[in-house]
Amino acid sequence: MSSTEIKTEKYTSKDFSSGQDVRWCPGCGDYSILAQVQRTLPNIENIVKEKVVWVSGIGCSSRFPYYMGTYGFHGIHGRAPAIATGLKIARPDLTVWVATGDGDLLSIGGNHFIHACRKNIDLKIILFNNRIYGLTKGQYSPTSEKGKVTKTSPYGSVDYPFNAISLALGSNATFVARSLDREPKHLAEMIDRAAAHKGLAFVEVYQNCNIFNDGAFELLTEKETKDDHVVILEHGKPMLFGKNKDKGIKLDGFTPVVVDLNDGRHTINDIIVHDEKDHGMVRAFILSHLTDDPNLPTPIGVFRQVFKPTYDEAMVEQIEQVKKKKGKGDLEKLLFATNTWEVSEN
Ligand SMILES: Cc1ncc(C[n+]2csc(CCOP(=O)(O)OP(=O)(O)O)c2C)c(N)n1
Ligand code: SF4
Repeated sequence: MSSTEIKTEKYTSKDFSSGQDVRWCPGCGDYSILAQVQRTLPNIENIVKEKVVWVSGIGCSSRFPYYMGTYGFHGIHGRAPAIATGLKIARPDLTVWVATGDGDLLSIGGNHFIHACRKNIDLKIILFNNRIYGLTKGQYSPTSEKGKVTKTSPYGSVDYPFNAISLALGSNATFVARSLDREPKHLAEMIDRAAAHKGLAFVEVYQNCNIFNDGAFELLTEKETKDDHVVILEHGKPMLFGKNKDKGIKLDGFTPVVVDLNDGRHTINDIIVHDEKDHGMVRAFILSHLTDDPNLPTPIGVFRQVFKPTYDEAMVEQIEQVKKKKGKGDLEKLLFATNTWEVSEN
């Protein structure tokens, strides 16, 4: 096949690999995310890899586009959503993905992130959340827990961390999900669902930086503890967890509490039934805050998936309408339409 021909037969994960040496530390959770993305993309209906672009900022996770056999853009720190927005608006036919870290997206890039969510731009944003700055060698990040001892917080961080899921929900993102680097099947499912969503899809992945923050998500990933610390969100199903699925989440007013189905006082009817299609935000917010309470399990899965028109579609439509009314624009005419003046050298 010549380099300009577009492949039409079924892709494999190899087609989505650039073949470059991957330069993450051995054992880094980033490898798992890369593998699941490369495994999932070939299964997406009608995908043409020449129309896929991965955009990133700066960080270990932001090396992602180098390893993908697609187009890519390694941008500047925090600006991936802004670059991706420009690209999607100029080329609505492209599928635009963003790979980003917690420092990149939520600290220096926080502004761009919330506006991309608010506008519902058709981007897929994958947040590699290791709760640390990996590339710059272990400073605390906007998701590091209060009290975290790092090189920049030797006596413990006094900051309150961002809850990335709450932030995305509060910014009105239409698809909000979370997964774990150590749950490959679940992670692949979340990537697949993000790809299928029309509008801004945000997937937070808890990712282990085994060099600077090893074990940050251990309770959620280790065989002995994960059943009691993770609740899997499934649309239309009660929120049960535990090895025997005999614990559940009940709402006491607006407060979520854990109940034991063997205590003789509770039944399955007391347990919250997850509704990812709920346009109201209250329940999704309650779920997003489970993570902040050590007595409650951490939800993984889709918190919210709703549909509304995207910014890129609305913009293309508006341009077409204005063209019909006023004809095709002329840039030179536009620039000289009002008063112009010359600035002299003196
Ligand atoms: C304008 C600017 N400020 C600061 C930096 C330094 N810097 C590079 S990466 C980074 C944070 C990386 O952490 P994160 O986004 O969490 O990604 P990770 O490396 O953990 O994947 C920082 C502060 C930079 N490159 N540019
Ligand atoms: S420093 Fe951490 S996040 Fe960066 S490549 Fe190494 S293990 Fe991964």
